[in-house]
Parts: sequence; structure tokens; C-alpha cells
Amino acid sequence: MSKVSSVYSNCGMCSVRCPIQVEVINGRVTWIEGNPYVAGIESSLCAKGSAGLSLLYDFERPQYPMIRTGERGSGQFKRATWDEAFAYVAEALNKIQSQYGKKSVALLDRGAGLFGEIQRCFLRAIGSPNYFSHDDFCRKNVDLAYQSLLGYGRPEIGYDFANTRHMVFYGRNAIEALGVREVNNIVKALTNGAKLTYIDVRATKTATKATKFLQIRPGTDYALNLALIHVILRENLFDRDFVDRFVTGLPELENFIKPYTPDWAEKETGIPAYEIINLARQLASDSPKVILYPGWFAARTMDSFYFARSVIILNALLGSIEQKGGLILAKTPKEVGAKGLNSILERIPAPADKRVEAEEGKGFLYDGAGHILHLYRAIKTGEPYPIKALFVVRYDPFAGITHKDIKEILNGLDLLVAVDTNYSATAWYADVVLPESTYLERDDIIGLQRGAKPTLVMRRKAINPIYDTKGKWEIFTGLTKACGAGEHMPYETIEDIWNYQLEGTGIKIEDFNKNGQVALCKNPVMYSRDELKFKTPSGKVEILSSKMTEREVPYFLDFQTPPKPNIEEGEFRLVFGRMAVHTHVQTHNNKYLNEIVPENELWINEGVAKKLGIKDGDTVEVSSGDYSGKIKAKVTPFIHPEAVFMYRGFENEVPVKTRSYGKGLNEGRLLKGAFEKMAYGSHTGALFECFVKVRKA
Ligand SMILES: Nc1nc2c(c(=O)[nH]1)N[C@H]1C(S)=C(S)[C@@H](COP(=O)(O)OP(=O)(O)OC[C@H]3O[C@@H](n4cnc5c(=O)[nH]c(N)nc54)[C@H](O)[C@@H]3O)O[C@H]1N2
Ligand SMILES: Nc1nc2c(c(=O)[nH]1)N[C@H]1C(S)=C(S)[C@@H](COP(=O)(O)OP(=O)(O)OC[C@H]3O[C@@H](n4cnc5c(=O)[nH]c(N)nc54)[C@H](O)[C@@H]3O)O[C@H]1N2
Ligand code: SF4
Ligand SMILES: [Mo]
Repeated sequence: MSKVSSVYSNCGMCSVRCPIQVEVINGRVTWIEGNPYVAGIESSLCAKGSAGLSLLYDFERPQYPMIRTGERGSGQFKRATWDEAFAYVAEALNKIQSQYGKKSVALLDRGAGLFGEIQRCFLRAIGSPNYFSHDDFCRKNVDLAYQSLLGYGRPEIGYDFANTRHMVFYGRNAIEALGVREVNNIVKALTNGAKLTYIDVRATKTATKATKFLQIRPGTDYALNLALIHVILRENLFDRDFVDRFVTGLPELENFIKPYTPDWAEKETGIPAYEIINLARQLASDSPKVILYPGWFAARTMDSFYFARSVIILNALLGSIEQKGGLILAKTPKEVGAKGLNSILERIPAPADKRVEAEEGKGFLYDGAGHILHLYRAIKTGEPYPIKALFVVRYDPFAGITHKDIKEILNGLDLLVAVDTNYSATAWYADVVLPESTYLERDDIIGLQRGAKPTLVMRRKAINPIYDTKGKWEIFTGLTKACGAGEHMPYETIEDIWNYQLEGTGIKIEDFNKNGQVALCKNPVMYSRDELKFKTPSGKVEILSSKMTEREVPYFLDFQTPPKPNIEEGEFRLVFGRMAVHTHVQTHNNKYLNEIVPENELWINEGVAKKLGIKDGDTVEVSSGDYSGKIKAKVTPFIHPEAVFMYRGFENEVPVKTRSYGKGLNEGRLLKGAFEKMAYGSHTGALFECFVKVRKA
């Protein structure tokens, strides 16, 4: 008789974490599909989610803890037991912290997300405040913009695509850079007759679904928005009731926006003035059921923080906040009448020291997780104080900026520890590799999914680990104990953690058996305008943000025309993005996904390519001054002449990942100077500000 079971869990193939149902037969995972009980998923998964099986059964991933024996990056490691690895790390940390202080240890995380509190506990338990997340290269501008205007962070904002009338996406290539539920809702809206205005430098898959595609000059989205605000204010198209009740700073905005007319914006963006005026009028007539989407990845240009603010201001002017078919604010457990989880982090005393960037004066915003570029600078220069040990968790900094920069930075460390499920380039360079079990082989702490209906989610293992790997909770409790701080994480089993988290909530571990989730209220909670209050000090949408006042950040930024690449000389702005079948840098060696797309191409405008003698399918050389590589050209009319584009994350350089080794070209290695570019007001990265040269190879 076969033993068959179904486990409800969460996908781990990208950071969206779609709910899944996993089928296990005789201890082997045989099938993964979307959790059929969750609306908007209805059993569907994307290609990456379905390919989870070939991550699980891949032998080209780290199978046991390893300690480096050769040069950094040589790939020479010795196998260690977990106890040996923990003891090795603890001893090194002890030495570093005695010499440089407790704060000289940092942890760089892909992001706290649903299940990420556990690694923060370790850092806090050993007394360091230096927690950093990848957000500076991803969504931080959107997050800080929301915080500055509404007092809510980005994870607390939902978008009611299913019920909207008009969506505006700025390079938010949602059909390809996807989350299953979001795509399903967007498609539902389009089927119901909603409009989608899509703005990008190239015609993406999302552009092909759009009602209107507006091709924009690279780096000028902020100019477009200034003109949209201009028209909406000049023509009185805004939602007066919402603005009167909830928006402060309108006269200052009106004054600032005066010179930014549609005719002016046409010259900057290449989008005709009449299109801008039409869009503003359409949005007004579709309002309040409109969503101007500030996107996800907004670490693009130097003005990205102000761009993100302009998108949120547009939503506020159109009254689409806390509105069906618009933006929805997350409710805390308390707001829906429930008790939330107990925090395993908050029970540990916070360190007295300040994070590196908190010592760097004012002029930029910061919040819960530190700024990566400040961290890198501290490691490199020892200012404002030295960082000598770095834990990298579920993140691959090697894959983001140039080798020259990242090596220079990481070589400043006495200890580099990677916690990864794969051989990332950073793990390959690390002193100690602590292999985490894949999401199908591990339990995680309970997470709170925020929204109008806050919901607790549990990730449970479908099978026991195949190799000598551990879950994150085991790795970080183990490390904490080895460092002599075990009293802060007194857990022996995952149930100890779950029970602590659930204590006093009235919810039990068994309550997750039914479908992996427990909602904290029956129906989504939304506020009427009479009940609505924002989380800013004034309770309003603050265009003149208190947070910015306090941090001495200007409220407005004048638009600066981006530099023009010398196209005739084969110079272009390098832009890049995600593809539907891959996740950043982590899936290119996956047996199934590698088979579907093994390498990338370089999109280049047809007219320009002709002048440079480049034909479709030719091999071209792309160079930045620090690095050059070869890639196949995709010659197309569907990209702006000033930009070249490639899909992200190819050209794996870790030889033991044999399927993807050396295939394609990595955009990160070409980002010369990106390390020095800090966006205005937010100090995030500005990854689309680098130019490259292209010529026929
Ligand atoms: N050059 C360049 N830099 C970028 C971007 C870009 O497009 N180009 N994009 C930016 C954005 S938006 C983002 S979100 C980041 C993405 O940051 P990346 O570092 O590119 O992210 P991923 O490929 O998602 O994953 C990083 C590592 O996490 C590991 N991993 C996956 N699952 C697990 C797990 O369950 N446990 C553990 N411990 N490790 C796991 C993977 O194997 C991988 O090595 O990069 C940012 N930086
Ligand atoms: N399949 C898949 N889905 C993912 C991910 C993944 O790795 N794989 N990662 C997830 C993560 S972490 C993130 S952050 C999101 C990212 O989601 P998105 O931001 O939607 O994704 P990208 O592919 O980075 O899109 C960048 C787009 O910006 C365009 N662009 C370049 N310059 C400009 C410009 O000046 N103006 C405008 N308007 N557009 C421009 C590019 O042509 C490209 O289409 O995707 C998420 N979803
Ligand atoms: S979008 Fe795809 S890869 Fe990401 S969590 Fe959902 S199913 Fe998994
Ligand atoms: Mo991201």
C-alpha cells in the first residue's frame, strides 16, 4: 500500500510565497500545486513554483556545512558537522566582537518577509543592531514614500486589482515579474473591462495586455507624473472630498508643480502632451476605482524615491486610497478584534548601539532595515565604525554589483557566512557555508500575512531533509546557543516557537491543519471616509511629511533631465528585468527551468542596430569599462533607442552548478559605478543609471 499525504505550505521559489498543496507518496514529493482553498490562487502555480521538485532533488546544491580551506572564491572547502560549523563561527565572532565591539557584526538578509524574524533574533541576541535587507535594491523607495505620505509601509498596502477600473503600471511588468494571485486578479479586471495603461521603455508581455502602451524615454517617469499632477490640479480633476479631508500640503504642491506642463513633459519623456492630458482626464473619470501602481522594484534612478512619492500623491488626489478597486490599507490584528502573534524578536532586549547609517547624519530617510550602500561603505572604509563579520541570508550580493566592487567590500571582512539553499556566488566566496533545507524540507516560524483580512500562515515541511541541511530556525537557534546567548532563543523544537508565538491568541497549531492558514477575522475590514485615519502624526496624507521634516529631507525634487548616451558610438543605458520562468539569480541551474531558458539575449532597437551593423542573432560584446562579455542580440523595434535590455541573473560563475555555468551574460557585473550611486532622499541604489558600450563581436 502506498502512503499518500497532502501538506499545505508556501512556495519558496520566489519571494511571493504563494500558498501550495504538496503531495507526498512514500516519503517522496511527487506533485506541487496551488492551495485550492485560497482565493486568487485556485490551484494555479507559475513555472518556477512547479519546478520546486527539481530544486528539492537537485544534487548540485550544498549538502552539508562547509568551512573554507583555500583562498576565498577557490571553491576549496572541508566538510564539517553542524556542531563544528557553529563552534567555528562562534569562536570567530567572539574574537571579532572582543576587538571591534558587538556592533561589528552585520546580517544582510533578502528580507524579513513572512518568516524572517528568526534571523533577526540571532543578531539581536548577540548584541548587534546591524540588520540590513536587500530592499535598497528593490522596493525601499516605495516603502519610504508610503511611510512619508501615509505613515503605512509598503507591505501594509494592498491593491484591489480585481475590482478596479483603471490601472497604471510604470515598468511594473506584472505579467512576467509575477505573483500568481496578482496576475490572476489583473487578468480578471481586464476581462471585466478595466483599462491598463502601461509605461515602459520596451514592449513587455504586460504591454501586450495593455489598453494603452506608452513608450517612455528611459529615466523620465517622474517627469510624466509631475505633468499628470499638473493637469489634475489645473483642471480641478481631483477628488475634492478626499483632498479636503485628508491631504495636507496642497498649496505647496500646487506651487511646485506649476512649471511642469504636459508640453514640457513631452520633451522629456517623448510621450505626446495630448496622451498625458487624456490619461489624467481618463483617470479622473475612472476614479476613485483607479490604481497607479508605484511598483515593486523601484531602485532604478536617482529620483526614484520622489517618483514613488509622486505616484502615491496621484492616488491621493484621485481618492483611491482605502477604496474598493483602489489601494487598501492593511489592518493590524488589533484593528480586526484579534490578538496578534507574540514576537520572538521583541522578547530580546534591543542593542544600545546605533546602526551604521544612523550615525551618518540627516538628509535621507531610514527605517527598520539598514541601507545596504551604507553597510558596504562601512565595511570598505571602517566608517562610521568597522564591520568585520557578515552573515548573508537568502541573498546574493555578488550578483548585484560589479565584481571589482563586491570583492573589495567582502575582502574587508574577517568572517563571511552564507546561509543559502544553493551555491550562490557569495556562498562560493564565503568562509563558512551553512546550507538551509529547501522550503519543502523545513518548517518555518508562523508568519502574518498583512491585508484587510490579516491571516496567519504556516510553512510546514513536506518531507525530512534529504541531505545534512537544517531549517532557518535550527540554524539560528544553534548559532545563538553556540555564541553563549541561548537564553534569548530557548527553543528545542519548532513547536516551542509556534506555541510561544500563538500563546494567548486562542489559536492552536492544529488549527493550521485544515489548509495551512488561519484568518484573524471573517471578512476584510475596510474603513469608510468617516473612520479613516492615516498613521502619520497628523493622521493625514502628508505631502509635507513630518518624517522628512525630522530627517531634513526636501519635500520636493526638481526634475533633472537624464544624461543622453552617445548612441552613434554604441553607448546605451543598461536596463534589465525579470523573466517569468526564472527568479533573480537562483533558478538558472534548476534542471527544468534551465531547459526552458538557458541563457539571455540583449534587446537593442532595430534602427540603432542597423547603424551599428548588428543583425538579429549576432553575437555582440557589451562592456562597462570594468567588465565585458558576449551575448546574442535580439534586434527589435520594441525598445527605446537609448536603452538596451537583458533578463537578469544569468552567467552563473560557480562551476559546480554545471547546467548554467557561464551561460548568458550577467547584468550586475556591468553596473560600473552603481555602488557609489545613492538615490536622492532615500540613499537606495539606482541601478538603471549605468551606461554600457555595445559592438558587434
Ligand atoms: N544587478 C541587479 N541587482 C539587483 C537586481 C537586479 O535586477 N539586478 N534586483 C534587485 C531586486 S528587486 C532584488 S529582490 C534582489 C534579489 O536578490 P538576489 O540575491 O538576486 O535574490 P534571489 O535570487 O532571489 O536569491 C538570493 C539567494 O537566496 C537563495 N535562496 C533561495 N531560497 C532560499 C531559502 O529558502 N533559504 C535560503 N537560506 N536561501 C535561499 C538563493 O539560492 C540565492 O542564492 O536583487 C536586487 N539587486
Ligand atoms: N518571474 C519572476 N517574477 C518576479 C521576480 C522574479 O525574480 N521572477 N521577482 C520579484 C521581485 S523581487 C520584484 S522586485 C518584482 C519586480 O517587478 P517589476 O519591477 O515589474 O519587474 P522588472 O522585470 O524588474 O521590470 C523592470 C521593467 O522596467 C522597465 N524599464 C526600464 N527602464 C525604465 C524606465 O525608465 N521607465 C519605465 N517605466 N520602465 C523602465 C524594463 O524594461 C522592465 O520591463 O518581480 C517579482 N516577481
Ligand atoms: S509566483 Fe511562482 S515561484 Fe513565486 S511563490 Fe508563486 S508559484 Fe512560487
Ligand atoms: Mo525585488
